[in-house]
Amino acid sequence: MNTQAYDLIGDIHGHADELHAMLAKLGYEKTGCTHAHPAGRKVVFLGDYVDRGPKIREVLETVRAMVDGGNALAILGNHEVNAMRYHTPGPDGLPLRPHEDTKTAQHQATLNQIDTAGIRQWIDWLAKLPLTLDLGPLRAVHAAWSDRAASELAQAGPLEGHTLIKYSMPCTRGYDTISWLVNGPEAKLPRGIKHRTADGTLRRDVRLKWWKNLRGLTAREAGFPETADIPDAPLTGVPEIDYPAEAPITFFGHYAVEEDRPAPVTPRLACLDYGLGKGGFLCAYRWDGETELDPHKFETIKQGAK
Ligand SMILES: [Mn+2]
Repeated sequence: MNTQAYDLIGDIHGHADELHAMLAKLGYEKTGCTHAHPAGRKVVFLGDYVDRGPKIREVLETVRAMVDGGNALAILGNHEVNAMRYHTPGPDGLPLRPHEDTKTAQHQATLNQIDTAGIRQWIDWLAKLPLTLDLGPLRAVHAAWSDRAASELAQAGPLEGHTLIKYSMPCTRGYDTISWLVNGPEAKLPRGIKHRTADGTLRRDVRLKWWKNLRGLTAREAGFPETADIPDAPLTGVPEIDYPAEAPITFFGHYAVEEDRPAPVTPRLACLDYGLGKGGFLCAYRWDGETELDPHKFETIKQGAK
């Protein structure tokens, strides 16, 4: 088959040692300052390079060298979009992402490891990356695919200047469009009911199976990842889903799935975020042109592996 082969890699969050171990496992070789595959395979990185882990700069350097050298494609995650907003003033002169304690805490590891001028330079490069990739038989998005959101953001161009501002004003259609792609849709549990998420926080919001018709489903049935901690309660604010069942293979990250081994979500959908940085593992998938996912083609690297 003449299709370009890709290796998709989920959320890295500053874990450069695990990333380099994964690249070696997938057969990429360090050549000069980049990693390349002898058979011409390319990596697709699914976003969330920054925050949390101990070697954020090294992760960014590896991803950038591979993208600039033509050995990888990369999309943005919510942590990159958040960083752009955190470091960019809006029309009122205040940061597009307020410097509140919880928002600063999410970004703290990056702030500790790279100075502001350095972060600025990284953001200028990250802004050139797309939010989605449509490679025909294969698509990639950080959290949730939507044809409308993907084509709108692809046409909008780089997320910088007026474009970043336009898509960062809370409670606007632009903000919601980007949120669908990098955060995924959510709905709310009844007032007073909360569930505990993977990182231990109590939340009223539930992340959703954005590929399913969710009408009439309870939070337990509609929530993703599926955990026993989500109560069997009704949801409010469930969005209308129009994800076609015949859509091509789509890879995403973001959801920090707590399972011991990776598996497809459906025959053509795979989440490659298994919570590296939260005690989980780095996950990849070797794609060779197949139109349905093969459960044997996932690869993992445990946290702490070198
Ligand atoms: Mn994410």
